[in-house]
Amino acid sequence: MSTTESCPIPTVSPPKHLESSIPADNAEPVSDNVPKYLQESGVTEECKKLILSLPTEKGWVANHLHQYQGFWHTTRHLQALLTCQRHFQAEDSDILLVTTPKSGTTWLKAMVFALMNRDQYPNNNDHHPLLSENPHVLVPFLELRLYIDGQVGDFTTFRSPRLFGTHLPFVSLPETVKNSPCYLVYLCRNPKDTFVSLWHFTNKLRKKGMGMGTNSLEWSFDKFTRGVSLYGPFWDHVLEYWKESLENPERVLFLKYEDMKEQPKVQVSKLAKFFGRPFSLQEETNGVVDGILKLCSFENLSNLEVNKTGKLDTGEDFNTFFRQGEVEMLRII
Ligand code: PAP
Repeated sequence: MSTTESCPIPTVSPPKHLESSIPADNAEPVSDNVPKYLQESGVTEECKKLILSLPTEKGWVANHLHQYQGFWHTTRHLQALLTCQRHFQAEDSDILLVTTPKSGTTWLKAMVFALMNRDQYPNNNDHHPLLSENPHVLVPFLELRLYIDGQVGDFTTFRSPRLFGTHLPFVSLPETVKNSPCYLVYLCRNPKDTFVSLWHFTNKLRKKGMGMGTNSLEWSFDKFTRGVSLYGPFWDHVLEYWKESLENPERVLFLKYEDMKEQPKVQVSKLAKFFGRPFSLQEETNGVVDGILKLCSFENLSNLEVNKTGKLDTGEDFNTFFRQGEVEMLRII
């Protein structure tokens, strides 16, 4: 049994996973002059060769998108996906939070982090990590953080159960995840709001990335509906996990952003139960559930100093992950 498995109480995974990372697969070093999310140079010969055999289209932010295992990835993310598939060793107690981009990833990460660490960090604690760190730092993405830019993340500082985020489609999950009983939580959002959110997000990244122009709504809509967007096609991504949740309900929990907005208490309780850590009557009476919801609310998180001014070490400002946080699916753009 590893040391991480022997710790019964889930505790915070320290945020500095990349500091002791080691280079993977002889990837080329990337330049610091342009934001990392625009770079395409840090790929291995193996990845370059693979790309030559893949359908490729113009990207939304970085120059290219490549279709691999049926889904579209930037060059940099494709390299990270391959590294992640090759190196990640799942543990049975792992929790993977899965989304397509802009489906409420940040919110889900905050909620599950608060939920799983509620004994160590009660809501009324002024030093709760969510008050000083962005959810993407506390719950890092597998492929977008721990295996990005030629790194293999250091997992020695994680405590069990380890919390990760991922946008990987089910088909591309590392085999060790598919073969383990670890938990998968999938958060789906209606495609209209997901698309609008993605359109704003990618244009913000373009603006910051060397003053690139705005992608028009028409151009982006055409791409999105053809499936050529980050981790698209949207419906294929959703349906793979939907099917898995029907076949393995004890392992895959399928949630909807709209339900979380409408009945947050019901959904967070469902999450707690799914992880085998239901709220006790005493916790409910003491306002633990309400406290978690308040802590993780759009209003609270988006107004924290860290989320107004900080950024990921991959270049994205934290404030780009908070825009409106509403269900707008029936409104015209
Ligand atoms: P990611 O997939 O790139 O990590 P993600 O967090 O899924 O991004 O998307 C951000 C969306 O979630 C934004 O939606 P919008 O553009 O329609 O406004 C963002 O506002 C929303 N969001 C972020 N935090 C919360 C929250 N605490 N509650 C509700 N929505 C949120």
